[in-house]
Amino acid sequence: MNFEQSSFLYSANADFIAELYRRYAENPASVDPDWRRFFEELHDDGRTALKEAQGASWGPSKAARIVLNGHGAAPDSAPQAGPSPSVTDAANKAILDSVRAIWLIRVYRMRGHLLANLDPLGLTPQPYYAELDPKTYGFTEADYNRPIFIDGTLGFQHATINEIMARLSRTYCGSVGVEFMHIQDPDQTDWLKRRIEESENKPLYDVNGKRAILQRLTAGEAFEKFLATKFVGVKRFGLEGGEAMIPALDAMIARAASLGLKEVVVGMAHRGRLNMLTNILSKPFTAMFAEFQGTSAYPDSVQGSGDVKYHLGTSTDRDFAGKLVHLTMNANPSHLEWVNPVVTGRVRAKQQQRCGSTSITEEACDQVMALLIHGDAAFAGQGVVAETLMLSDLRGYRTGGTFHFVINNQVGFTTSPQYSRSGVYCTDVAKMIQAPIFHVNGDDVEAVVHAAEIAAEFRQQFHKDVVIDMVCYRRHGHNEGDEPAFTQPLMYRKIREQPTTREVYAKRLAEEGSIPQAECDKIHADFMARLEKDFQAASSYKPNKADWLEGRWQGFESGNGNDGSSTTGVDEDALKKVGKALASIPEGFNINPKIAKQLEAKRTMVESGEGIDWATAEALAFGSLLLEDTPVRLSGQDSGRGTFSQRHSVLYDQNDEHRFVPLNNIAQKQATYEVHDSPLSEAAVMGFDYGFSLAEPKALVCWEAQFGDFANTAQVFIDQFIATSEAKWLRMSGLTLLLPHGYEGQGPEHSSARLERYLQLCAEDNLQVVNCSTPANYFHVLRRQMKRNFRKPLIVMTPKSLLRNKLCVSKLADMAGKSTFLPVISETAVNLVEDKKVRRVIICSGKVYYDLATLRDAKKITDIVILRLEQFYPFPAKTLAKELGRYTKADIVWCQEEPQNMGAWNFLDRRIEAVLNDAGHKGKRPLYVGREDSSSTATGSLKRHNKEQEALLEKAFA
Ligand SMILES: Cc1ncc(C[n+]2csc(CCOP(=O)(O)OP(=O)(O)O)c2C)c(N)n1
Ligand SMILES: [Mg+2]
Repeated sequence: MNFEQSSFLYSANADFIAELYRRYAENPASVDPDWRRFFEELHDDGRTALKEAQGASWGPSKAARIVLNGHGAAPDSAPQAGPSPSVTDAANKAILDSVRAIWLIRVYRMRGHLLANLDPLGLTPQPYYAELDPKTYGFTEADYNRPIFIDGTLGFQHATINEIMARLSRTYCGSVGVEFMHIQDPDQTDWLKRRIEESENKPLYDVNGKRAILQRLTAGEAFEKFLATKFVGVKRFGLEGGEAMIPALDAMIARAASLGLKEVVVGMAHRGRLNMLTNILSKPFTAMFAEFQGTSAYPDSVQGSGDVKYHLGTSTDRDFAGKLVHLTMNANPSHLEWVNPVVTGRVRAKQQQRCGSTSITEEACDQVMALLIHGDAAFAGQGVVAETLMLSDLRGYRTGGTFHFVINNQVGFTTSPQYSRSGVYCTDVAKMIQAPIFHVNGDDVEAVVHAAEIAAEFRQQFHKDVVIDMVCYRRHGHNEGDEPAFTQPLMYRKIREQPTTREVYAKRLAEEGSIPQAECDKIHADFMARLEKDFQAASSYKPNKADWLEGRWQGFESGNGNDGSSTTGVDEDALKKVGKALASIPEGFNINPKIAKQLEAKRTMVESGEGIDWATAEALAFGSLLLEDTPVRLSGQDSGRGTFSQRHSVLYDQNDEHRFVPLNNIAQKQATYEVHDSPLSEAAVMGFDYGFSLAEPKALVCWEAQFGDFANTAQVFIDQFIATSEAKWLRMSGLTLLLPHGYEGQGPEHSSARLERYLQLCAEDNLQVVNCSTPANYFHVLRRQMKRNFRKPLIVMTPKSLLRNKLCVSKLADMAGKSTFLPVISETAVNLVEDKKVRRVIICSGKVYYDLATLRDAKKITDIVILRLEQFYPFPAKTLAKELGRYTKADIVWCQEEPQNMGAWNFLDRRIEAVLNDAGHKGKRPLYVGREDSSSTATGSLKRHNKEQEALLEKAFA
């Protein structure tokens, strides 16, 4: 049971505690471990409460015999020598006071946030929380002025309940409510406690600080106001009501920069995005206004279908109090929150680049930070939020803490919080990873800035996620054309009366005598005038360059998947060197005997140059890239060993579980292979690796599904990012998806990687989709990813049974020298009739080739040719036409294992027809052989599977 969450705090009364404490004092082991911990912590907090009692005249051993009942208990009546009743009474009372007072303080640290003044609209009624009332602890008003010994807690040696309560209310129940006592690490809670309590959680800004806050707040407000007057009703998803975010994030970055931050990658959705782009990322206002006037964000020379302006990214270098920070805003689809792991993946790649290592240093964490801005409804609702949080402390995925900022405007489109989440706060999910959460009133701009600064310090100190939950409001409808009073009439009645956050602040500054109202007004007027000037300049604004091939992408070009038939063959000696490393283990390493045998088999394969299986070919592809100084990152569930126990790229000493990675021990000078057993998530992990690939075009980045079908839990990344990012946002990615696929009777979810889904997405050379039938071709297609001067996502249907199929092997020579990837593999059988007598050509792909070839041999058929289509997209029309042109007398069959409504048939039907036309087969159409239409991908019955498989193979030769 977690002490913090246990219900005893609610139910226990003071008498009960006093009795428990007596027992604890006598023998700590006699009380429940949770209580033990509680009392131990009391020792830390109010160390001498106990000590004082022990130091009393009646001595330590007797202390244990005191009966504490909370009402001035009678002393133990045992006949030993003991204190006089009056002394004991006083001691009892003092101990009880101390215990209760410290307990009260502790409960405020845990739950004081419940009484914090968070809602600028004041619409949420403040319930009564008994546990935050001193009466619950036995203190009556008569006790409020009695000094109580609390041993330095809250900075007091002695304090009255009145003093304690005043301090607690200011610290924990003001404009900031902090949740941090769920954190298990005492260093972190102590740090937060100290940082919060030392200033009573109160912002202390001098007049210059206040002016800076006002200026940034004014910029935030004026930008929206200006757009509202110039582009009436145009969608911009304004920040009005949440403008305090602008000064807060400004200050947060500045504070983090003073603690080593050099780079921030931002991910956010629609709300306030344009404001962030201009006011934080310094995108020129002229550029923004020009986009509102209809100018494309990209120069005319750049192709692509583009995206709406509130999805686009940008990047810039900005000075924060003398420190230069590089800021990047990731492009974002409409899908709320799905950008989160993309951003953290990008950050991870940048951190690895900075420290030149696959395991990131603390310094790299200091230097690069992910900043994610969320809506309240989306943060609570979208599962990818939890998945991404779960990555935050994992070996291959941690990034030293994401900074989360929630624009909690207390509504999601038209839905009120009570309908959009089950928890108390929209941020409750972040407690799962023990992140501190600062809830703050968005109309107290200094408090928001202050909270953001503390959170930044915490992130830099502990490299953990932190959350700011800025409770604010949305001044208008969801977008600028929406009427919010249809659904939230009372809220909007209140909002209409609400002065803006800037007005509230300006009034406060004037009242406290820091900045006169006239100066505040001038700051506002000056900013509006500046916007007007930029607006005038916007009509002649021309975007002069697309920023997509800069930095790490310098030297790359936009490419077409058919281009650059690169040389992917490798010098045979290099392959042998990799092969040797694969089979070598360090002296004294206790290898599992079964794996030892497999390694021996690998050694033989490579040495003989024959019979190289799938996993070995993959290792040779990876290893050869590493020797060419190209890092390889592979991430997926159980990828180190491989789902099918085929890869074993991490070996474990059988005595001490020490890990050994052969691929990292090929040569002195080589790049690093990183393989990560991912958490059991597809979405966040695929998104993360996609993000990694955006920032690191020079590494082969592979994400692997356990079975291909599971990738559909990550469909948003496939549809919204991988397939479309180049067209929408000019962002290339070389991410490779490895998707186990093949019909082997394992049921509906272990057969199909849903090839058809990927093929449906193919257009404008956006993807490469392959289903290789030989280890050598897989080897080449992996290497090809890194051998061209452009990057394209690669989707590979990977095999299962073929991993152990003795026919599915390649020669070393097929990977060496001038060998290359073959999009179509021509007939390899030598005992067939001459081409013009061939009566049928079966075109197929992947595993079914071996079933067909085996049956053809068994049937001794010599007039049917089998062609293998290894790459579906880009569709190799010319190569296929050349092959088909040899067999003009033949009919043409497309054979697949998948049902007719799935697999490649619908994609290929018309494409093959077009090729036939060009290849001397005028008027012919391919015939379909495969499973019949089916709603489910495959049968759950092995018997039925076998029957279906046999039938389709027979039909192919019928
Ligand atoms: C995954 C996803 N589902 C639904 C939507 C449609 N949608 C756009 S904004 C919005 C409300 C978002 O509310 P919140 O997260 O609180 O952000 P706010 O607009 O209030 O700032 C919805 C439902 C979407 N964009 N993405
Ligand atoms: Mg909202």
